[in-house]
Amino acid sequence: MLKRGKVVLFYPPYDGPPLGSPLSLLSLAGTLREANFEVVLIDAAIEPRYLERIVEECESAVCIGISVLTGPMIGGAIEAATLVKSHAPEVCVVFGGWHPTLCPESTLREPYVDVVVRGQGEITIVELASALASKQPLDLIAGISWKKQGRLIQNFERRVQPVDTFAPPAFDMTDFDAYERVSGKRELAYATSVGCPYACNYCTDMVVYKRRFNAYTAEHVVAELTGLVTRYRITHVALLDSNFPVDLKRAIAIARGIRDSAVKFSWTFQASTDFICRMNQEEVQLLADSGVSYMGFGTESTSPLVLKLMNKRHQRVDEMYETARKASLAGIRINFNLILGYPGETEADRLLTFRTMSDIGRQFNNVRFSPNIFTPYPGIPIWPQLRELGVVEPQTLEDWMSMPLGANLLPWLKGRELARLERMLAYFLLLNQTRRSRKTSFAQKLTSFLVQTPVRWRLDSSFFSFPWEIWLTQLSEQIVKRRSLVTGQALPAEPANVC
Ligand code: B12
Ligand code: SF4
Repeated sequence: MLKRGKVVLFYPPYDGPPLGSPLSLLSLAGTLREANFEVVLIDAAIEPRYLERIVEECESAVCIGISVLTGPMIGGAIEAATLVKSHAPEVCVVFGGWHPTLCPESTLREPYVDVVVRGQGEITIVELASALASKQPLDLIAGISWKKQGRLIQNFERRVQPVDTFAPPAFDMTDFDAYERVSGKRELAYATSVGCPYACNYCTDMVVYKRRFNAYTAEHVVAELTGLVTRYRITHVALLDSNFPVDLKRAIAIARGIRDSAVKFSWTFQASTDFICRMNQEEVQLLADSGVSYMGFGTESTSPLVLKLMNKRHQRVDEMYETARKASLAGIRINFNLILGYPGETEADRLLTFRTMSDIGRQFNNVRFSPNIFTPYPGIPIWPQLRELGVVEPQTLEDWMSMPLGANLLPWLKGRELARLERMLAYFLLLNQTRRSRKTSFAQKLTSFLVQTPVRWRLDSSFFSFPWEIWLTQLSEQIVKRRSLVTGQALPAEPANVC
């Protein structure tokens, strides 16, 4: 059948090893193909010639859709959009994904962006491509912001749609061999749900998905996942859900379905600890038996005051211990994310977090930590308070691109205060690392033996001057920081910034 037009979808380059094919664009490709559009997907992670390919493919395209997250990925999106504007100005440039959704106006203000798609894109991109292909007006397409004779127009919002009403993501468009060549893994990025019922005020999930958990049935997930794993010889599945076990019965049914199938693979997910605590030990064991090898948790702090400031009332310290215990018994690795420097946090709160987390790490060998200094991403509900506290909000798309991810931008965390926090952090990481790393050389074993007691004392007494233990450790090994909750991967080793 004659196609209605071609849509090019582009995923710009990002830091770190590729996490499989971008599910955002596979989801758009699924509904576009169902509506009889030809789709070309270009992921910079596996396509070194991505700029040339974009120029070639855009020659005959209706539009190019670019997926954008806050940070350096914006740079690749700008490069591609500018190139399209110079080579094929008639092709409509569409930005979508988390950053444009949270900052539609500043994104659309740029001359190389024609349309911003806000929120879920599956239906919006089909309506948009159809209107562009048949030269119809864009006024009635819900969920877009666009330019009409130079004016910025914000069309009405599109309601969040149940995920099981969409055509399935176009997994068949993924070149799994190419991802394996660059990452060394045969991995599938997959989502069983979107949305989280909680409202942590540093997170934008509720801004986009309105606190509604919206999921596929367990039967659908088991059938699709086991089918994909078999067809593409996948060895690992990374679930991208914001909070996978929200519907406990469904989560357990998924684990049971995978365990009882003849298909074997490892899988990982992110969750809040309260849901794991609501499972009994047999159910957590079922997760492990079905292949769960890792779970990531945004625990963030153990200070009740800070958890309250974060609007994280569902997150209790006893449940962090309980989660670690249950996962440990089942043999599942876990990672606790920590946020430091939150507005209102005192040094006493920080020390409490480091001490409690160190205690959890001492009791349970399966736990790792990812401490981060609080980064104010766009659209987070706590922005009004941050502005009052003097945090300067980036105003343009390029300002958000240059925002150094992981670096400190907080006016209340400067000079000596920041240096002290960084030193505490280095001691915390050192304590947890020396406790469990498999020492290879005699020097490493000796260093580890020599530093453990004084480092524990430092965290207990909050005395951080003259950090000889850190200097000594740096002679024999590096302090490892961990990446996102999705994989718990270690970041490339870098020296701790403590001196
Ligand atoms: C997977 C993931 C990644 C992967 C993505 C690569 C890959 N191959 O999948 C990688 C590792 C790159 C990543 C990195 C980061 N991530 Co991330 N990531 C996610 C995660 C877990 C899943 C995203 C996903 O694929 N969802 C499933 C798909 C179907 O949904 P979707 O992406 O939202 O796409 C839909 C819509 O957004 C829209 N859409 C998306 N793109 C486009 C494009 C067009 C043209 C259109 C029309 C529509 C559209 O339609 C899609 C279908 O409905 C989300 C959390 C979550 N649960 O969503 C965080 C999340 C998106 N990441 C986040 C953050 C903070 C980061 C980092 C900044 C972390 C860090 N400190 O390093 C970096 C930024 C990287 C950079 N700038 O270079 C934040 C959002 C930040 C932001 N404002 O952009 C999120 C929401 C986590 C959170 N709750 O805070 N991430
Ligand atoms: S529990 Fe996690 S996903 Fe849910 S609102 Fe809080 S930080 Fe966001």
